[in-house]
Amino acid sequence: MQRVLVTGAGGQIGSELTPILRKRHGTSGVVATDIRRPGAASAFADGPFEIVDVRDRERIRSLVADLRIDTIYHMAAILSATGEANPRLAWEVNVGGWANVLEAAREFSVGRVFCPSSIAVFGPETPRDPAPQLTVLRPTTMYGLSKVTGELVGDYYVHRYGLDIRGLRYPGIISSEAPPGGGTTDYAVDIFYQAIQAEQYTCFVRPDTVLPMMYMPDCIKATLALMDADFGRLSRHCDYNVAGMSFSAAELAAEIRKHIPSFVCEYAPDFRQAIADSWPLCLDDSLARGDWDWRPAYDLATMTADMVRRLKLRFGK
Ligand code: NAD
Ligand code: AKB
Repeated sequence: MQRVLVTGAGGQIGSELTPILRKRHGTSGVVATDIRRPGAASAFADGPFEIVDVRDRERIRSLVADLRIDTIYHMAAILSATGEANPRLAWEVNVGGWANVLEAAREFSVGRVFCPSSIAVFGPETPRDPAPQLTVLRPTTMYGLSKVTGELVGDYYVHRYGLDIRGLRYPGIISSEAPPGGGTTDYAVDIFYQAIQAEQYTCFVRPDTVLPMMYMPDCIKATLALMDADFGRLSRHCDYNVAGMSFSAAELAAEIRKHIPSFVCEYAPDFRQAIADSWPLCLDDSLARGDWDWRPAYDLATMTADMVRRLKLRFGK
């Protein structure tokens, strides 16, 4: 039986990924960890959980050794907006935490490790439409530069120590279960909650702001497809571009209005506008498509219809 460790399991992605990993590997085979304990209603409250701060190297070491972990999904991170409020914390968690996970993986010969990267690796000097796979990586946020560092050090461990480490540059992830954790693309989730509960939303980016986005089912699908792919087919390791959809904030509001005609969206850009402006409009993901058969299932219309349906059910609307 595989022994799987998930860091940051309580976050937007981890809280949906962990139950799916438990269906695949068995509930007791997947150890969820975070700095916060999940509530009793959490989707992964049914299995093993440990409080783990990824900055604690000894804690990671002993957990990987004692539980004989052979696969790690390293989801713990500080995202872009929170990272700009506290750049040092972002560096310590995103780079220091990742270094601790890599060292434990090396020392105890962990078979496979997943670590997400982000569209935040790109910066204003990157071609924006689309951002190529191999291109200029000069981000302007601490989050972005921690993710570039993470990609490079992950690739180093593949080539230097022969580890099997895999990573995707996720676009902004849209989902209906757990709230997003302090990023710039959070507006594309918040807008649904406000549209359904209040029929009004004040968006923190301009209406013409276009960003790459992806619906959670595609995020999980891409993650598992990359982790299942034959190592020999992979031409990249820690930095695959993956695309889902791209739209402007105004296009998203218009799509939501097809389901909630009275919805009103206003715009009051804040410091996150500059972060959004430094990221690309869309990604060239042809290597992911060729190497491990990546195809997204959701576009703006199908994602919006599903989000509205789920949240209306949740809020009894
Ligand atoms: P999130 O902020 O929702 O969750 C991150 C989790 O990490 C939280 O539960 C938090 O409690 C935990 N955490 C924070 N500091 C920690 C520490 N010191 N030790 C242990 N845990 C700690 O983030 P997410 O959206 O679930 O993102 C997961 C991964 O995907 C991250 O690497 C993120 O950079 C990446 N990513 C996410 C998106 C997105 O839109 N959600 C886009 C691109 C990349
Ligand atoms: C953020 O906005 O910080 C994240 C990301 C795109 O990495 N959602």
